[in-house]
Amino acid sequence: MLLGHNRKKMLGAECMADMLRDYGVTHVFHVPAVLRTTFAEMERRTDIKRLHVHGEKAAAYMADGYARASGKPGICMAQVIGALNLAAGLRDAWLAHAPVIAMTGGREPKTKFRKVYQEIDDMPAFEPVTKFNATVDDVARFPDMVRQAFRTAVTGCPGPVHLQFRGNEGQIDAEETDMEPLIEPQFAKVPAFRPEPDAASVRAALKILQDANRPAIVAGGGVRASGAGAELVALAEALQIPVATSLNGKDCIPGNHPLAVGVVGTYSRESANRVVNAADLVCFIGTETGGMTTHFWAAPKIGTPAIQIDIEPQALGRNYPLLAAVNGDAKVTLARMRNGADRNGAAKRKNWIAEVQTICGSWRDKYQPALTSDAVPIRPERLCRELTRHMPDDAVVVVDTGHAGMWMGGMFDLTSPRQSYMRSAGHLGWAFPAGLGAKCACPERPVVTFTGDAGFWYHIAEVETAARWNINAVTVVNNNGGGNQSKRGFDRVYGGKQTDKARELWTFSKIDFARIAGDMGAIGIRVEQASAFPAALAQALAADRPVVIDVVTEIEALAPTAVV
Ligand SMILES: Cc1ncc(C[n+]2csc(CCOP(=O)(O)OP(=O)(O)O)c2C)c(N)n1
Ligand SMILES: [Mg+2]
Repeated sequence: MLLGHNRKKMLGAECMADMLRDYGVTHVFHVPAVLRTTFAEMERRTDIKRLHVHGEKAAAYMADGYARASGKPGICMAQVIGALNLAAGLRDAWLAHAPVIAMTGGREPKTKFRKVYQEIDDMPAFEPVTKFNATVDDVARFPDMVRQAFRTAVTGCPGPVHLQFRGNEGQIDAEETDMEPLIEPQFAKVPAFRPEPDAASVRAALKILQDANRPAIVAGGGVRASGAGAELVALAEALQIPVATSLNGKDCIPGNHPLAVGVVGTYSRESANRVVNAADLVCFIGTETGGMTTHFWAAPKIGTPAIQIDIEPQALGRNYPLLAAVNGDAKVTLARMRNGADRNGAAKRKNWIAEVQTICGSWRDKYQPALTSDAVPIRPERLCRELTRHMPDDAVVVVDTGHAGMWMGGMFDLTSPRQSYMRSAGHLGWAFPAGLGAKCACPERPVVTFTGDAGFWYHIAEVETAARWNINAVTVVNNNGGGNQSKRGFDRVYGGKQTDKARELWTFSKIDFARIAGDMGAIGIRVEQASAFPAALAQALAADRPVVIDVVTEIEALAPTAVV
């Protein structure tokens, strides 16, 4: 079909509604009022659910969770006064490379600089958190700009996009002109393309990998975005290579796989850091090799022989000088390497694999007492172990940052390749709304979110949204009555021992979140004994309602810091 052959007179709103429907959008997360005419047309022309939520940041996080769970762009919207709140919410999607499309109202050329109510120039605020940040000033541009937004969000290394529509509420959508609401199905989902690697570069990388005596793989979010977990595991098995993951790539290999050594870096597991630091070659796949994944380039140390595979050429060698670099899609590249692999060479790594298993075993032994502790208040390690043991095998696990990221990154294991794991890229409070967005994207899968109490407070109002829209996610709150990741830092600045008054810097009132959730229309379950958690989780998963499980945990428990 040639572009422009089926143009007809239509409203911008009609065009937008048709295009979102045809791209397969099922949910839009917004705070009114923006693109009002579009919302009315969505009701007339589509089945898209229009979720009116309690804050623009939560709308962005829901869209982000939706995007990371499905690979489809998540859509969030705000009028001009809410635009910066929405931009703040794109920051995590930017860091995590999630395809989120943000739409906001913007300025009228006729009135800008005249002190219009609520108006500033919002465009610069979107610049650092988007791949593409553009204004739509003429209604005739709706089709090509919406296509550009989808195309940019899902291609290459995915990421957020912002479109600002003319009018503080984007009233340009009520204007009419000749348009064709054509969409490109290829750009409805990540990955849009699977770029083939250059064959010679694959051969060179494979030779180096096969020749290594003590290699380790570090797999990141690029492997998850490419859906390359099975190919990763197949290559690791064929060549007998241990696999560490970044926090963003945790679901690339189940934690109970014999070659899985855990999450490497800062929010990590000791065994992963030790294995990566004992390796004579590190193969990075789909990871930015950033500070978090490498514990500020201490695991592995810069200078460790390395090879790297990435879809983004600029990532290759950014932090570690490389013996070989491969530019291509992770799934295609790993399959190529697996097909070319010489399995016979794997036997020479028998001693290395035995050493790796000893390292993993000693981690298990060291943490066994905490993982099985019956202490009251509950130890977070025990909570993680119960989640490992009772997580449904097709669950989407959504995890906040801070101690939540450390506890779950280090102590929790995925036990099935069908489970997904998504984590905050650093923003406290991301997980609860992101979990709701993930449940919107995958209503048939159980969604279990893990957050601290400080993280949960941020967007607690969205319990009402979950109840109103029947978003039946399960949220587990590790409730210790404070932001206790901050404890260590305050101990330090107080010279080792805080004053009693210092605790006002990081503790809250003791709150029963189960009661609040119940009052807001969800189901609330309070757990005070570790042994009661499995039944609470089973009840929550079986409930046809959103559930908050409030777990009363030990405020003095500190997650282990990274070992190098
Ligand atoms: C937006 C944002 N602000 C501040 C922080 C710094 N921060 C990291 S963890 C944390 C406290 C976390 O408390 P909680 O969620 O209760 O988890 P806990 O450490 O108590 O287990 C804070 C304030 C952050 N990561 N993100
Ligand atoms: Mg806390």
